[in-house]
Amino acid sequence: MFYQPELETMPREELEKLQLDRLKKLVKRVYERIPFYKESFDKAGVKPEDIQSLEDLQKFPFTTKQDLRDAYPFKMFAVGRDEVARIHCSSGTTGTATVVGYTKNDLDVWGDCFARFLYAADCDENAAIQVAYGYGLFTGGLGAHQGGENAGCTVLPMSTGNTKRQARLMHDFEVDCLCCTPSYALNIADVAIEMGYNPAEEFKVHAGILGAEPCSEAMRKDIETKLGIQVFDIYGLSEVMGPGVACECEKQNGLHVCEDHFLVEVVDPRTLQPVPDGEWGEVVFTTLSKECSPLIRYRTRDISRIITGECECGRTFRRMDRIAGRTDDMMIIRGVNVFPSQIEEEIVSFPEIAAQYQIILTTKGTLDHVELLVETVPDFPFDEVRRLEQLKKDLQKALKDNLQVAVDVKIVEPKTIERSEGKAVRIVDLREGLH
Ligand code: DLL
Repeated sequence: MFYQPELETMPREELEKLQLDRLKKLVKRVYERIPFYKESFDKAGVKPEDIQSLEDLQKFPFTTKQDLRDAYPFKMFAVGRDEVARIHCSSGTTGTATVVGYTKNDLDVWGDCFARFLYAADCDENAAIQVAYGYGLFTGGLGAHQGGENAGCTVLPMSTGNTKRQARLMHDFEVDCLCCTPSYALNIADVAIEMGYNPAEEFKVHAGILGAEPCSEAMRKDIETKLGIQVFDIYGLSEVMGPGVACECEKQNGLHVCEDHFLVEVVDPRTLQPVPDGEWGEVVFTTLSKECSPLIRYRTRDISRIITGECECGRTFRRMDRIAGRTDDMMIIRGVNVFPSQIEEEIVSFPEIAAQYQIILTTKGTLDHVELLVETVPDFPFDEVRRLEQLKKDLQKALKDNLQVAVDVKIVEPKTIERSEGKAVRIVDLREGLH
């Protein structure tokens, strides 16, 4: 089902014309209104008139998270205070917060982008959606909320927490679609089961629009089976626009980028040169229609690739693959590059182990030491020491054989690792000299 069929299935040629038209206006607008861009374009020797084709964008400089931090709080705004309808910002736990503003139009576009994927998940005005992303400066809650309102759904603004109540209301209010992080969806499913429900049979819920963090295929299957739903992986980031920049359709084969509003590029993070479609690299976005906080070539640090070919669903927007990791999440363990998602893939291939883990990085002598905390599933006989030892050895061997990393595995009892209500904390970095 399409929410805006004329846009979502627009012939490529027409779409590219629309993109170029918007790009020309955008580049001119940021040059005139945001001193940062005037300076950065001048320094690179480019002018707004240099945009004659979509490829011409490659001559323009990138924007980084640091640029946004330097502009704190409002120096990247292209409109006056009277036009700013809402402000979101990143938590700023690792530096100054990045502040992003939205005009009324920006909020409407955002709501429409999210609504497209509610429709893809078969949710229209007859559907009830439960928003269990955090509300507040984080974009998850209000982004999904606005999406639900634009799609005409009945919106249940739960925010995070009070997990038993989440399960009860999902059942009692006959919710059709759950919107939260994958780790919280799994948490809600487990709590519902503990409460004596069989959600897959007894709950009406049929879809989950889950994002804001990586989720392995096995974890996704676990959520789908426990809740009896289809999971749609949704992507977004505060700097560009919260959830809805890209999302899977019912075919679950890549995330359609809302290309009428965002130009996507994939570049080699070292050379910053574009990589051919199909190759992995860092995803870069240019916002084509944002009024308050437009961005030119924003480096996301997220790693993905363009999936080539047409999607069977009929949408013409190109797809990006599910996020493989972040350039800054990459751990270099004794010279070997590893992403948490690769470790997760290994963990979830063991049915005795739950899809919960934490990676603890410390320093031993001059070397990095990696401890991996995992839990057994509830019906594993935890007191059978030999089985436990064997399981530990097998997991350590799998990590060594497949990822070439020596990891100290520690298996703990079910429900020891703290459950997430938002983004799960997978890495605890206690290495010396980093903080
Ligand atoms: O996480 C926006 C969002 C809210 C997206 C709800 C989806 C659903 P930030 O807090 O700024 O914004 O974090 C953005 O989260 O750069 C990715 O590294 C990661 N991320 C977001 N979506 C996904 C996803 C929101 N589907 C950062 N898969 C991004 C993997 C994701 N990682």
